[in-house]
Amino acid sequence: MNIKNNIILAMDLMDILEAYEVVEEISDYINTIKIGYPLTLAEGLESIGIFKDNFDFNIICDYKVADIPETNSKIADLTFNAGADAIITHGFVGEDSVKACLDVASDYDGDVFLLTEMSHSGAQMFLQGVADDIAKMGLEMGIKNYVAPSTRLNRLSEIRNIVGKDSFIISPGVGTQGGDPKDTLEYADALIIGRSIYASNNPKEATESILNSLK
Ligand code: FNU
Repeated sequence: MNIKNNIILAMDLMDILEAYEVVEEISDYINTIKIGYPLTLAEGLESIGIFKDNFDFNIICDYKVADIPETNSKIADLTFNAGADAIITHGFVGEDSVKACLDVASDYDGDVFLLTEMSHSGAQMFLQGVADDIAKMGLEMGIKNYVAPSTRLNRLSEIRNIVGKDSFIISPGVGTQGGDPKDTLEYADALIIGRSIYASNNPKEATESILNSLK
């Protein structure tokens, strides 16, 4: 995926008009947004089409799909059918569930991002213990796109080692959760940034300041 300035906006505002305003303000700097449950449950799957049609952005749907294969297929089908370019899928549910998402994605020429370890501290309780195996599974399945945390650079670096330089890693946890943009890009291909931009008083200046910090 070609991600302008290596920044993905995590759009977790729950009002489509407010979300639209923020995106419009920074649309010179980004071409990719991530939509998750907050906006989708508040405003519907149509939110995807609104950003696709008006900005022609890449849309990554952060639905952390984690069900049995048959249900994963339904979720992925609805998501790509609504105009998404990619979907984020949990890895801990195992190969068959992940494959169900990959199969649907390939019908739509879309991408799957495999979630390895999460960025919050609770991820250390259970998920961290299996994150390397999830990354190895992804590699064996031929998956090219991964999600790994910017809040623990040692773990991000380890996951990069496992998936290799040819894989594409996007990394959440930058800014509000404590991750540093520049350091994260040592290991990741793109940053997922939400509140530091959309909750700032001036999203455009906040984006410019992040871009300056990357120089
Ligand atoms: P911000 N997100 C995350 N950690 O934060 N998808 C993960 O491990 C993960 C995610 C999402 O903190 C989170 O749901 F897999 O405001 C939110 O949409 O910058 C975004 O990344 C981070 O938002």
